[in-house]
Amino acid sequence: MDEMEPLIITATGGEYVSRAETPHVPCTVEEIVEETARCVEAGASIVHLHAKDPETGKPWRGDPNPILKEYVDRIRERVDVVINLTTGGGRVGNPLERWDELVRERCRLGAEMMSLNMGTMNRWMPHPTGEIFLNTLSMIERWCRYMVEAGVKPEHEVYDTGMINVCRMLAERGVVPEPLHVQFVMVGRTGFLPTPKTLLHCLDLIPESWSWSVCALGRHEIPMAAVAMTMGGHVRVGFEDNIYLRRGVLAESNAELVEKVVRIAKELNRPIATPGETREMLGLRKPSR
Ligand code: KMH
Ligand code: ZN
Repeated sequence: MDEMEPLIITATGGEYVSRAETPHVPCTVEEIVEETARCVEAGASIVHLHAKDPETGKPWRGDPNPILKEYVDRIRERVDVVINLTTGGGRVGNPLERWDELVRERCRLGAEMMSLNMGTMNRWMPHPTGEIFLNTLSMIERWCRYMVEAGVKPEHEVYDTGMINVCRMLAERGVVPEPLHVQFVMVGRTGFLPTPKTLLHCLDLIPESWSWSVCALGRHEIPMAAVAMTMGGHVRVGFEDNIYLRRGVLAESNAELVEKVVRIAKELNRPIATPGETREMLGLRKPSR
């Protein structure tokens, strides 16, 4: 069998997963830095982060940027990894008018990538910010422009096929440079069902030149990662999407989930991308601060 393209593994920290749900979720800056290093050691080349309350692990209710900046600076001192900050967090407790400024500033914290939801949707489970998450077309376009200006590559988070159309529109209008990198977020309920058939349909809708990754929630995380790896895509695993290593057994670290993916990848003949290879494959550049 021919050598397949290196697999880019994104590890997550845990967004709104708190210590009440799992005692293993990293919450303090120190814990997040050490957890990132463990995930990189296990094979992750990207880490995706939200600002967390260091005591509880819940989303930070104040200005998230100082916390995110500390994550970036401390991780950079500790380990080589591609840092991907969310644009989705930081809305709890912050008024709508403030979001734009927060995202603009966040593009200058030193992350190489930032995730951005490609539409407004109903949440699939209760959330502190309410029943929907809001991402209007004008917000999406503006925030993509902020990222491009700062040298940050957007990771386009898509939850249904309409959001794939939004990605195509942004590319056609030259808002973001080709090729795009998309994350198929398979949340079930209000968005994509986590099935191979859904993924096949998604792949029919994007140009071959785009890179893509899959994340699925709960018990679907690892099976859908295996499908994505088999089909030449990339994967995201970690507590943001799933806290279990196997049925009824909590993962003791995000790194255990990364290790699980690496074992499957080896059997599938997918080499694991280093952070350097990931930067090359995704065309990342050093961001301005
Ligand atoms: N929490 C995930 C289902 C983001 O942070 O920009 C979606 C996500 C989006 O990771
Ligand atoms: Zn996220």
